[in-house]
Amino acid sequence: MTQATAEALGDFGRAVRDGLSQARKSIPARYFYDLRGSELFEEITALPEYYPTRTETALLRHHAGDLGRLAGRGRAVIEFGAGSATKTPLLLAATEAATYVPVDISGDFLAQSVAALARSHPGLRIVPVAGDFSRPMDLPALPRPLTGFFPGSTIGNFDPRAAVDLLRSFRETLGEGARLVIGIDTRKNARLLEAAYDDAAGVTAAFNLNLLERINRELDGTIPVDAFEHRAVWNDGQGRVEMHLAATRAVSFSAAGRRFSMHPGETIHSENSYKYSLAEARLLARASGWEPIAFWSDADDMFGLHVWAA
Ligand code: AVI
Repeated sequence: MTQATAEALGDFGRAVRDGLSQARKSIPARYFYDLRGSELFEEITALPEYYPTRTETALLRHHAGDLGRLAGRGRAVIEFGAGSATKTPLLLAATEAATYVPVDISGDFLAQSVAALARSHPGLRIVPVAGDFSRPMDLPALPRPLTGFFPGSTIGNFDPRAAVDLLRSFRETLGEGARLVIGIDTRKNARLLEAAYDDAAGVTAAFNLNLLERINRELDGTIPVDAFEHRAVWNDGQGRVEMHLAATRAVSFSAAGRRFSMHPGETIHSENSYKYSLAEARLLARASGWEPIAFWSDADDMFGLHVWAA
C-alpha cells in the first residue's frame, strides 16, 4: 500500500488494517460509535439486563444533596463525553452548575446534545469543546475550581494502565481544587455480567455486529456478516467482560485494502469492559493522583458512583 493510500484510510481504516493483521485479531471499541452504533448503544442503555444506566441515574437522583455538597456548588462542570439527556441534567441540578462544558471528539454529537440542553436550561452557560479528552487539553477560561463528570463506567473500556493515564490527564486538565464525579461498574456475579452484554432481545449482538457492517460500509469491506456471531464472556482473571465477533465458518474477505482469512471459531476481540471492586476503584483513584472522598452504591452493589478530589 502506498503512503497516500494509508493516509486516505484515516484512523478507522488504519485501526482495522492493523487490528486484523495481528495473530489475535482485535479492533478498538471506540469504533463502535458511528451513527447506527450510537443509536444501538442508546437502546442498550434501556434494556432490562443492562443495569448500569438505570442504577447510576438512580444514584445521581438519590444522592443529589450530598453530591452538591461534596462535588462543589455553582462551579463549571466539565463532562468528558457529549453527555446523556438524563444524567447530565441531574448532575447540573445537584451541583447548581453555572457553566457546562461538554468535551467530545464528535462535533455532531456535541452539537445535538448542546442544542437539547440549551432548550431545557435557558439560564445555563454552555461552552462545548470539540476535542479528544484522552489527551491533556487547554480548557477555555473558566472560574476555578472545576468539577469533572465521567459517568457510565466509560473508564471500564480502557485497560487499567490506560485508565490511570486518562484519569491523570483529567487531573491535569481540571487543576487544583477540582472534584471528579465518576461512575464505575462493580465486579459481580458472572451470570449477571454476561447477560448485561448478551441480552435476550439481541440488541448488544446487533451493536457488536454493526462494527463489521461499518467496515463494509466505510472501508470497502466484503465481510460476510452472517458468518459471525456475538460473544460476551466474563474473564475473571482480568476482571473484565470481553466482547468478541466469532467466525462460525472459514471466511476470507477484504477490508481496508487487505485480504484476511479466519478459521471457524476464530474471533475478533471488539471490547473490554473492566469492572472494579470498591478497593480497586480507590486504588485507581490514588494511582492517578486523586483522593477518593465519597462513594455510593445501590443495595445490590451493582454500580458505584464516586467523588474524588484533586
Ligand atoms: C460505553 N461503555 C461504558 C459500555 C460498557 O458497558 O462497557 C459499552 C457497551 N458495550 C456493550 N454494552 C455496552
